[in-house]
Amino acid sequence: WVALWTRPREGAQRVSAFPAPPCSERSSFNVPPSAQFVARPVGICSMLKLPVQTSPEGLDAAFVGVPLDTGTSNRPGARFGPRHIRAESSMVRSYNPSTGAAPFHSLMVADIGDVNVNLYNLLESCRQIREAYQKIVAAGCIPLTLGGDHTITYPILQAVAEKHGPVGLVHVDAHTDTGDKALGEKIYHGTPFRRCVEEGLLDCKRVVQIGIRGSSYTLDPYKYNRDQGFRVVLAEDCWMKSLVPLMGEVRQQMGAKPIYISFDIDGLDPAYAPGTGTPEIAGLTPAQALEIIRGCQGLNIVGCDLVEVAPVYDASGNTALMGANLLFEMLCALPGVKKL
Ligand SMILES: [Mn+2]
Repeated sequence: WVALWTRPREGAQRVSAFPAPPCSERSSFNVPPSAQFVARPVGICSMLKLPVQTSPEGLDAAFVGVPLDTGTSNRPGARFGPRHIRAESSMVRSYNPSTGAAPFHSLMVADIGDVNVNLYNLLESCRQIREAYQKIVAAGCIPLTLGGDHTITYPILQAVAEKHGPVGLVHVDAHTDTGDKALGEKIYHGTPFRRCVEEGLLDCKRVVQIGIRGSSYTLDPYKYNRDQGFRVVLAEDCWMKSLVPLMGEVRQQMGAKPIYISFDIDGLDPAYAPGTGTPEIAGLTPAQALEIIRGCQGLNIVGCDLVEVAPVYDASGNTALMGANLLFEMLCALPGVKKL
């Protein structure tokens, strides 16, 4: 099927007024097909219509789905996030003129499918996810994850920190996800970052949480986070502002050591991303999301995720489209991406 779209009909490129885009026949890298030559809805539904392979071997970066949502506290449905993000990603093209990034000129990227999870057993799912990511990072491949609820970041960071040591974290979210337990359980989507702290997976002086907001059960809900050394940037401190200055400070805070980006789509305002399980009003804008991700360029990013897209609450598909674009922006921010 790759051959089908990389070899346009004889003469098809000559009728175009535009220069032919690179394609996998002439590039040593995987290159998504252009809609100038391959109709947008054509092809197997992979992320960015990249080739699908089952192994991370030989890849610099890979998109991987984790369709788990049984750690969700409110509306379920994020198990369908990866499929819908892939479907909407057919609108995303291969260059980023805003930043100059040409990721498919210097990185070998593919979609490596989904981690199998046990929807009836969260602990078992965490083990499956950890083991899958141990293989991905061992291959020298940077994972770009399509979630799934936020529970998945805990086993992902277990694997990432095993390879890189404690990592810095750029965490965009409405919630800090540092709860201790709920209904007596320590593993669900409200606790991943407390579990990570307890296991020493985070370099706590290099953790920033952006977009935090909402009602709480106490009047000082961020004490735990500050006590760990996290920087907590409330949504109200972002309202009606450019986040470019903030990201300058974040780059200083992160330095040259490894960092991980965890982006919960509910960090955005539900006007822009209603398809999610635990929405909170008055969130970040899409432009601020771009400022945050583009502001991570130059950092030593060793992994990224985009979680909590629950497509059923957004019949327009816009939440999944947002997720697809933000994952593309993360790819464009990775170390080693060529700037043209
Ligand atoms: Mn979250």
